[in-house]
Amino acid sequence: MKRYYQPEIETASREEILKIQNEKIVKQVKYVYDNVPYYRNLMDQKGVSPDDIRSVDDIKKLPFLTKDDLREAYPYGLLGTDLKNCVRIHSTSGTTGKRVVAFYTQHDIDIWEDCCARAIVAAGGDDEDVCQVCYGYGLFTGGSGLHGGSHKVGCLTLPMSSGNTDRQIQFMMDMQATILCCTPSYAAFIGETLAEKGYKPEDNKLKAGIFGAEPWTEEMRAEIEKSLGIKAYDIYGLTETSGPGVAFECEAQKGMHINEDHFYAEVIDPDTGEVLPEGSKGELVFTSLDKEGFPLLRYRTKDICILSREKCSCGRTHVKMTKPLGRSDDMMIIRGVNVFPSQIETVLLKEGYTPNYQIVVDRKNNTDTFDIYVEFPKEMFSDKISEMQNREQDLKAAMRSMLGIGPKIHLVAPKTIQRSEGKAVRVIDKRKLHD
Ligand code: DLL
Repeated sequence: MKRYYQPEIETASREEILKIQNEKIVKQVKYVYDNVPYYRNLMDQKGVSPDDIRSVDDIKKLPFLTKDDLREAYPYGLLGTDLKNCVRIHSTSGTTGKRVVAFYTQHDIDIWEDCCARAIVAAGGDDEDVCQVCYGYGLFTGGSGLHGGSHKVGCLTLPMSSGNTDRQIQFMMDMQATILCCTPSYAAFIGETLAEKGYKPEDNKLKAGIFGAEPWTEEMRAEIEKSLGIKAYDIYGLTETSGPGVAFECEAQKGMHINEDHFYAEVIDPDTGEVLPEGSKGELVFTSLDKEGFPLLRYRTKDICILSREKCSCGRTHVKMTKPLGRSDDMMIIRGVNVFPSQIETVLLKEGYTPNYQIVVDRKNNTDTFDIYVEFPKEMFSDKISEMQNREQDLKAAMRSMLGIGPKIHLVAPKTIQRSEGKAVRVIDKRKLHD
């Protein structure tokens, strides 16, 4: 039996979806123009007025919005309504004062949780399930999003947040969790830890996992499915658009359905901004269709993917996106946390180091390793090992406070990091994250 959380909309015909989108886009653009001066300016500069937008076909007339715009408008510049109408914020990690902060009204939270509920039901969830949420709770959207979705579906929700694997396993076993929500690398780690503790895949009651927030491959899916004895489903989203649940995988496990009644997706050429036809690989751009707190028109995600309208065996009609196939900027996702090399450089300079550094990321035993090699300035040198170790610890703490995760710091002698004649090679990412 096929199951949907909101069957009418999830299986609506193409015409019905377009009708909904066309009605919503007219309202959303007017709403943004009337309430968000920052974006009104961009529209005025481009000579576009709300009257020019009569259907989603007209979206291409609108200016793009980028992460830089979000930073420039920080904190309230893109707010779509009075703060008193907002009930929550979430945020990405980021250079202090330049984080992306998203605002939610209760209506926004409701929509977001519906999207996550769709993902849980698509993974086979219902009110008899026990849903263990071990995405981080707090400013990160993963925990709250899946938590809200799990409530909507009526699952017994285990609000575990991330970390403390022994406790995760204890609750998983004692509460007989049936659905696991976390990053794929953490799922793989839980699988390994279970095996180390002598559990076999059939010893747990899990049947499905909803994993996202970072890139993962089909090989990793196979490994997680085997070690936990489950079906592993992908889920995609970003703080700017609300969080997880913008798109989710169904039983076909072949691409993620975008919740098209709430988000309009385009794929563009990242260099020219030209909208590409279906089936082309390019940068994903989202337009929210009914958000209040933080509405976004033509937001460039920097995620590279391909859209497809091929008929899906699950019966859902919403367009599908491939897993993100890469990024059009230098953002890395390390242990589920978004990290920009520029943030690392900011900390190094603030702490008195030179900008001669190299970031090495790898994945060992399904966990990301994160090392920073940095030259210490001559005057910092000490022949006491403990003093140098203290400096490494201090720098690690400063990095942790900026990034949310602590890299292993290696202080190396001046002039030992290879100089480049062209663009400096700052990042060596040895992980094979894309198929
Ligand atoms: O990662 C939201 C999320 C939470 C998604 C839990 C799924 C599950 P941000 O921290 O703002 O939000 O990071 C957004 O993460 O632009 C992608 O580059 C990447 N990303 C998110 N989901 C996936 C996925 C959350 N399934 C950025 N596969 C996005 C690959 C993903 N990359």
